[in-house]
Amino acid sequence: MARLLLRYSGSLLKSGPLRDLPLSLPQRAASSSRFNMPKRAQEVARPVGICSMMKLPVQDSPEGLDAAFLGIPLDIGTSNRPGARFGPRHIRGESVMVRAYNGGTGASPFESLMVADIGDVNVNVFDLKDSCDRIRAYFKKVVSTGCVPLTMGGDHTITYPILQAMAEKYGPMGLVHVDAHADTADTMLGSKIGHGTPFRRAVEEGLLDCKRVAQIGLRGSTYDPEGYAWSREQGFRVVTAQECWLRSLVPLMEEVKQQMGDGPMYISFDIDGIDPAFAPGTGTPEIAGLYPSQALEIIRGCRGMKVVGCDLVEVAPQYDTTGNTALTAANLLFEMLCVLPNVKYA
Ligand SMILES: [Mn+2]
Repeated sequence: MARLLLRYSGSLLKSGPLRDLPLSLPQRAASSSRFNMPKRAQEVARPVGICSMMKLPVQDSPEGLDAAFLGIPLDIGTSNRPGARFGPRHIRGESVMVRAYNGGTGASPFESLMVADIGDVNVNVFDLKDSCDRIRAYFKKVVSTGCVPLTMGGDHTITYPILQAMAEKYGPMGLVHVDAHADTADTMLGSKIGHGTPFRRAVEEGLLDCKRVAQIGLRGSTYDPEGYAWSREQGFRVVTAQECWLRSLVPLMEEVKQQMGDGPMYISFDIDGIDPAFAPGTGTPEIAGLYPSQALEIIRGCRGMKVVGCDLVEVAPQYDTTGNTALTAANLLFEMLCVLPNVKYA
C-alpha cells in the first residue's frame, strides 16, 4: 500500500531526515531491528498515534511475544476511593514520555525482546468473582505461550487470579510486593475477594513460596498493634516504610535477591507504596512512603532474578490532575521490562 508523504518545500527541513514525514502513522516504526521498537519523538510527535503502551504495536494475542503490556481496567474490589479502572488508559497516555533505552542502567529491552501491547482483559465491572475468573482464564493463555505479562491495573484484587494462573504453570512463586499495605486481610465486609485480601488467598491456595516473599513499604495505622504479624508467621520478609526512610535500598535488594534464589518470581507493585506527594492518584493513600528513586532501586535490584510476571496496580488517575501518578507507573513498568531475563545491557 502506498504511503502518503508530505513533502516539505521549506529550506530548513529540505535536506533533513523528516523530508518524507508520512502523513499517517504506520503500525511498525521503520527500524532495522527485528523487534518492535517504540517510535522516537524526533520522528513522531508524542501526542500522535493510537494510545498503546509506549506506542508499541497492538496485537490481540501474546503469540510470538517475549513480553506483553496489558491492562485490567477493574476497580470494584476497591475499599475506599474508586477509579483504578481508568489506570491502564492513563498509564498508556503518559507512557509517551518513556523512551526505548534505560539511561540509568544501560538496558536495551527492545533490542532483546519482542514486546507489544495486547490490550485489556474484558472484565465484568458488575461482578468481581466473574472478573477474577476472566482474568485467570486470560492469564493461563498468556503464560502458556511463555510470554511475560506486564500488567497495568486495576485494583490489587487482580493479582490473586494472575497468581493462580502463574502458579499453575510455574509452581509456588517468589514475590516482591511493594505496597503501603500487606493486603493479607481474611475478609473485607465479609467478602473473601477484594483489594485487601489477594495475598491471604494466594497463601491459602499454595500459590506463593512463602520463604521467598518480600513485602516492602508497608506503613500506616493498623487494626491491631502487630499489624504485620500474619505475614511474618507465613515466613514473609516484611520491610516497613519506616525501615526504608532516607536510605538507599540497594543493600536490601541484595538480600532479597538471595532470598528469591533461582526460582520463578513475580513483582507486584502497588503505586501506593510510593509517597502520595509523588503519586496521589490512588485509592488508599498513606503518608510517609517510598521515594520514586527508591522504587527504581527496588525494581532495578530485581535484575538477575527469574522474573516471570509483573504488575503495577492501584493507579486511580482522577485524584491527580498533574498526571504524575500515571507517569510514574509508566516508568516503573518500563523498568520492570528492563529487568526481565535475557534483556541486553550496554
Ligand atoms: Mn495493595
